Amino acid sequence: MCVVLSDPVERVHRNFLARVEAGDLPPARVAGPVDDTLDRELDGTTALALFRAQVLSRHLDRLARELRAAGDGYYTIGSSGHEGMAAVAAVLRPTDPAFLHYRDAAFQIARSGQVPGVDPARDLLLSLLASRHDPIAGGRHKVLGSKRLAIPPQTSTIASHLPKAVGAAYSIGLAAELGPEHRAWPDDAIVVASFGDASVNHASAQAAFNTAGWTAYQGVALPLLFVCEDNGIGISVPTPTGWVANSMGQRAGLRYRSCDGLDLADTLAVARACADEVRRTRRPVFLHLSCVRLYGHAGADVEATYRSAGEIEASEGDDPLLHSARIVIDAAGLSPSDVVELYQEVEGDARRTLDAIRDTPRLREREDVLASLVPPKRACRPARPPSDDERLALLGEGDWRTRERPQSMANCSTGPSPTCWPRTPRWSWPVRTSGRRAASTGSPSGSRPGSVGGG
Ligand SMILES: Cc1ncc(C[n+]2csc(CCOP(=O)(O)OP(=O)(O)O)c2C)c(N)n1
Ligand SMILES: [Mg+2]
Repeated sequence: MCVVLSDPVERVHRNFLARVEAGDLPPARVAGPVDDTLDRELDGTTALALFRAQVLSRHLDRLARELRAAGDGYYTIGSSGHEGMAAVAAVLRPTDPAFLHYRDAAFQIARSGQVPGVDPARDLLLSLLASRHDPIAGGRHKVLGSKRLAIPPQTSTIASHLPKAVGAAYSIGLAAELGPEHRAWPDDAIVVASFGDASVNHASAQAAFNTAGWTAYQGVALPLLFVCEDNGIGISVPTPTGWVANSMGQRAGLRYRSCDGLDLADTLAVARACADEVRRTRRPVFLHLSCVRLYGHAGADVEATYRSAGEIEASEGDDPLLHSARIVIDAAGLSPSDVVELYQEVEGDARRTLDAIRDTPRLREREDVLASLVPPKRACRPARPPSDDERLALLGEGDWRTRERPQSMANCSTGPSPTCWPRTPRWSWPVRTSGRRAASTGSPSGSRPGSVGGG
């Protein structure tokens, strides 16, 4: 059964209702090699909680399009098709920093369920409305993020958050050594960074994978879970079949695993194995999660101009919510009409939340925008300042005389100069090896700092 309509949002919505009511649900599919050692048993309570998160994410996408059409909202890049990320959130802790892809509303909603008092529908709707009360961007932009949920907001500049995630993962070990006063995450936290399949090719992503692998290869802690949400396309450009698996499957220092992001049970089992491994070994893992993209790239995108009707229909036929409906009927003993009721109840709640905040104040003046941009000053003491004597001994008299004066970077590239950083530094930053501090070598020509063998 398939509903034919020109508006993809309405079509996917009606298809969901019609197919659930008719019991016409897609069969479980097998994407890639299956690890039989993992337990894929899904209990009813977990299945229902994840399904609810997925359904709310879906309705927020629908509301975003409605708000745009009414001139009350501006952002329409959605999460539909990527709702399997709810299961990734479920295997992590709400104190694990999450650098998220812009399609990860389901992740944020599922994580909200792990922290009492967070209302994800309200927070995300305030962001869609560009409300001054939007808790994460103060009304400047629709963005995922939450300080309470350890989700730093990201821009939509693809892959730009991956180097930051590498730094954050490295900093967890470093913070345990240096104890900065603004330390935010537990010593055993892991970082998660998610992104799309096309983003894998960006230089920033490649730099992040290489840095993570290179770091782990020499035994330095880098507790980072990469999650590639592979919907097979980047705006209108298809990703070649097998590209992500073949280009990322064999990288030094980076373990690769894959899961079916349409299937909650498979995603939960594989993501749990990945998260546990990262937490235990403090080494990075690359999780390749297959999914679909529904409704095109964004509201203004007419997908039919670059994808065939058959391709679009195939993606819609694999709507993750239909797969989840099959799973909750099996795992939680729901009937098809219970599923429809739940779907409509979540929609009703979201609409009521929206009605209550629709008249929220927006940022109207330039000054309002600027005022919300400048963060309060934060006092930080330097982590490990060298003493004047150490500095003098290390860098010499020339540096001492010129340290207060502005210098051209060109000085440093034209050859050794007493005013420049020595080409061969005689010290190294402290590094961690599997939770223990490695001694500073004092010389880069000596043994590698923190090295405990290959990755
Ligand atoms: C640095 C940068 N270049 C280009 C863009 C424009 N852009 C936005 S989304 C996108 C494709 C992303 O595709 P993918 O990573 O597969 O994510 P998806 O949208 O499919 O989930 C591009 C090129 C951007 N946002 N940032
Ligand atoms: Mg993509």
